[in-house]
Amino acid sequence: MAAANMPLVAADDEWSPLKSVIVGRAENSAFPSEAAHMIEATMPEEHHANFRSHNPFPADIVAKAQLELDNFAALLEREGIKVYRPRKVDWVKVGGYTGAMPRDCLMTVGNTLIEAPFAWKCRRHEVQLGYSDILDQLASGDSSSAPVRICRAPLIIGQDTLYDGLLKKPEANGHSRHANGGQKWAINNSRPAFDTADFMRFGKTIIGQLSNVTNHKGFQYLQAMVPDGYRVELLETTDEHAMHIDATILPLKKGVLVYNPDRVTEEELRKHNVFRDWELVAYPFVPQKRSADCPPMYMCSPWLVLNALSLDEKRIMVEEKDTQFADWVREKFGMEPIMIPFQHVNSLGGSFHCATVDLVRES
Ligand code: DAV
Repeated sequence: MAAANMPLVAADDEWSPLKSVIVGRAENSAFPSEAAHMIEATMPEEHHANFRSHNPFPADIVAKAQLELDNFAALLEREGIKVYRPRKVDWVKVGGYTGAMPRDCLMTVGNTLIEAPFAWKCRRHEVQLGYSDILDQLASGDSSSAPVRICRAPLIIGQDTLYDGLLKKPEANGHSRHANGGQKWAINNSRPAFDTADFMRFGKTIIGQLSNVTNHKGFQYLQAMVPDGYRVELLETTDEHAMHIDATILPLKKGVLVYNPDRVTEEELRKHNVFRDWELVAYPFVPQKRSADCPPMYMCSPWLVLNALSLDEKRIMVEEKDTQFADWVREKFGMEPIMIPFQHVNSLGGSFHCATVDLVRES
C-alpha cells in the first residue's frame, strides 16, 4: 500500500507485514516497585531486593539497552517500516519503570489503540508521560488517513482497591493464596486491570490470559473496548506466576503457533476455534538460563526466547545468542531469523515483542 494512503492504526494479527511500529526507549529505567506479594508472585526470586522505588537499573545496562533499541529501530526503518519512539522520561525521578516495554501498555485492535488499565501503581502514568505525543499524532492524523480510535485507561480516583485482602505474604510453600478462598492471583477483581501484553491478536479473535496483573473485570473491559466484530477469549494456563502471554504462545505465521509446554497444553489451545486448523507445536527444548557473564534477567525467565517478533510470515527478530531457537525455526518452519543483540533490553524486562507495539500490519 502506498505510504500516503497507509492507515495510522490498523493491525489484526501478529504476523502480517509490519508497516508501522512503536519501539521503546531505555533511558532512566528503574526497577518497578510494588507490594511485596506482587513482586514475589511475578519476579525471579534472586532479584526481589532490587524492586524498590526510585532504584535505577545499572547505568551500563541501560546505556547498552538504549543502543540495542536504537539499532533495532534503525534496522526496521531500513526495511521501510515507520518507527515511532516514546518521549524520554526520567522514570527514576517519577517513581515509574521504563519506556522500553510499550507492549505492556498499548495494544492495537483494528483501527483502535487501547491503553492498559495497569494493575501496577508505578506504571499508571507510563502512557501519559511517555506516549501521549504519539497518541496525539495518531489521533489527529491527516484528512486522507482512516479514523483512529484511542481508548485511554480509566482514571483511578482515591485509594486503589486491587490489593485489598491480598497484602499478606504467601506462606513459604507459596500456595497460601491458592488455599485462601480460591484466590489464585496477586490482584482481586474489584476494578478492571490488565496489561496489554496479556493479549494477542489472531484476526477477529483475541486470545488472552488471566494473570497476576490481569483480572476478569479487565477482560470484560477489553471486550467492551475492542471494535465491533472482535471477540476476546481467555486461554487457560498452568502458570501461577503468569504475567504477560508473550513467552507462553508465539504465532510464527498464520497457521503455526509455538507454545510453552510448561505453561499451556495443546488440549487447552484446541478449545479455541481460531486454532482449529492450526499447527500447534510445543517448543521442544528447555531454554537454559543465560551464563553469568550475560546481563542478569532481572524480570524474566529463560522462556523469553519465545518473545520474538515476526516482521512478516518469513522474517522474525531473534536475540543473536538464541541460536538454538533460530536454527529450529529456520529448519522446521522455513523462517528467516534476523539476529541482533538485545540482551541488555532483555535485562530490563522483555525482548522484541515486549519492546514494540505494532500499529499497522498489512493484511
Ligand atoms: O519470563 O515469561 C514474559 C514477558 C515479560 N514481559 C517471562 C517473561
